[in-house]
Amino acid sequence: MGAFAAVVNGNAEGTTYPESRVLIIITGGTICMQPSAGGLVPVNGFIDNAMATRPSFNDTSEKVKLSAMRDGEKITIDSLRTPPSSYSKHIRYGALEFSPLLDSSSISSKGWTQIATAIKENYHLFDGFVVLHGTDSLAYSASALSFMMQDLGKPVILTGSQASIFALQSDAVDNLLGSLIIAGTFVIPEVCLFFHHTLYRGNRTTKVSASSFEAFASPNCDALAKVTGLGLDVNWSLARRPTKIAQFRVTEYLDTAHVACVRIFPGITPEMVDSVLRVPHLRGLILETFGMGNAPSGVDGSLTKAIRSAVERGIVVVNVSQCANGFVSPLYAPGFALGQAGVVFGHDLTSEAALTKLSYLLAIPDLSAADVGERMARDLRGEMTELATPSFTHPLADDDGRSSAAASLQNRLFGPAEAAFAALGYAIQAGDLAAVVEILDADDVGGGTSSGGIHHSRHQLLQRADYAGNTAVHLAAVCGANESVLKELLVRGAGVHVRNRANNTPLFLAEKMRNGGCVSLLKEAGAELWVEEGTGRAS
Ligand code: ASN
Repeated sequence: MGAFAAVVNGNAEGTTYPESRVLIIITGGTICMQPSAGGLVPVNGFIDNAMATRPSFNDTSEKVKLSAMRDGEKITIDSLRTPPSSYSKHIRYGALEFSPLLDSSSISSKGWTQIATAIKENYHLFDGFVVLHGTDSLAYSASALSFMMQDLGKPVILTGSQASIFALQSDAVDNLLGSLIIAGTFVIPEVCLFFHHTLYRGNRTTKVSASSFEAFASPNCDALAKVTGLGLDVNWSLARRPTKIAQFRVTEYLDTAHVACVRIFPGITPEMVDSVLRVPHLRGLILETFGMGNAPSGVDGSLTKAIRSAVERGIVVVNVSQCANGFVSPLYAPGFALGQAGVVFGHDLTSEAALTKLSYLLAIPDLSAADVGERMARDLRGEMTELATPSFTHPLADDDGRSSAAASLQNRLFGPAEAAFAALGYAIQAGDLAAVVEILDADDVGGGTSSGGIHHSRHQLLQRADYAGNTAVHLAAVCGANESVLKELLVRGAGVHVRNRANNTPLFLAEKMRNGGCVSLLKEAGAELWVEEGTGRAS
C-alpha cells in the first residue's frame, strides 16, 4: 500500500472528522477488468466487488444514500466512506457506471460527452470527481475533457491502472485511493491525471509505457503534485485557477470525425499527404514533424505545395513535434516553409492535446478556419507554453499598523505563510482593497520557502484557511459590503466551493449575513449552496 494508505492512528474513540464527497464515474479500463474467454474485459459492480471489500476504501460506517443526477433524473446512489486520511477527513463516495463499460481504446467523443455531462449534472452535489478510465486513451480523454470544461472550480481527476484491481500485484489501489483523497481534499480546479504517485495536468500527458506502473509522463510541464511520504506536495504556483467570474460550463461535442493525424517519416511522399488532405469533409490535420517542426519539402517543394493548397481550401494544418520534449518553431528552412504555407505552429502541444483541441475548436459554431488556427496557437487550458514568465522573490510588504504587528507576531509564532494569511484576514475584515492587493501580489511573486517540513509555494494564500477552515473567500463573504475585495480574490482564482470545518460554503455565510452584494457575486462565480445547507437554508 502506498503513501495514501488511510491513517486510522489517532482516530480516538468518539473523534469525528469532516467528510467530503466525491463522485466516481466508472468508464471501464483494466482497473475493473477480469479474464474472459476472449481476453480481459471490464466487469460491472466495481464498488461492491473491489472497494467495499477493502478497509482502505470502506470504514464500515453506517450506509448513507447520496443524491445524484443521471441523464437529467434525480436518483439516489449507495455510498461508502474511507477511514480518515492523514488530512483528517473522510472521503464519502458513490459511483455512476458506464453501460456498457469500455476498454478505453473504444472511447470516443460520445463517451467524453457522457463523462462531461455527468460532471455537469452532479457538479453542485460533490466536492470533486474521479473518472476511472483505461490507460490506452487516457491522455486523449484528459485532454478532451480539459477543453470541454470551462471555468472549472472543482477537481476532476482521471485515473486507471496497468493491472486489474483484482490482480495480486497491481497499481490500482494506490492510483484510486490517491485520486479519491486528492479530489476530496485539494481544490485543484483542473482536469488532472493521477498515476504512480504523481498528479499531472491532464492535457500535458502522454502514455509512455505499455506495461510499467510509471505509465504516464508530462514532458513539457512539471507535475501539479507529487505524493511525498504521507502527504501531497502541491505545486500551487502551477495549478490553474479560474480568474474570470463565470459559472462552470461544458461543451458537449467534439468534432473528431473531421480531423486526421499524419506522422512524417523519411521517404513519405507528397501524394500520400495530399490524399489524406483530400479525404472528403476533412477540416483539420495534425502533422507530426521531425524535431523542431521540419518535414521533407518534396521535389520542388511539392509537399509544401500540397499543404498550402489544403490551407487555401480551409483545412487547418497544425505542426507538432514527434519529440516528446521541446517545441516546434519555424527556425529551420523546412519548418519556415511550412509556416509560409499557412501551417499553425503548435509549440509544445502533445499530439493528444493537439487533436482534441482542434476537434474542440472545429465544433464551435461559426468559427472560420483562420479563427480556429489563431486559437490553436494560443493557450486555452494550460495545454501549451506561451511565454516564460520571469520569477523573482519579493519580500512580503506589511509595513503599517495592526496588520503589520499581528503579522510579525504570527510570523514568529508560526511561519511566514500563516503570518501572511493573518495579514490578509485583517485586510479583508477592514475592507482594505489596497492592502489585499499588496499582500496577494507579494504572494504571487514570492514564496518557495520551507518551514516546519511544510513547503510554502507561491499563490498559496488563496488555498489557505484559518483554524476554523475559513478561506479568504469565507472571510470576505461575512465582512459587510466587501464586494470589491471579494472580486479581487475571485479574479485571482480563489475557489468558491471550499467548505469550512462547520461544512459551510462562503455563499451560505454571505446569505446568513444578508450580504446581498457578495451573494450575487458568489453566484455569478458559480457558487452554490452545499447540498446539506440547502435544507437548513439561512434566512
Ligand atoms: N486496454 C486497457 C484500456 O485502456 C489498458 C489499461 O487500462 N491499462 O482500457
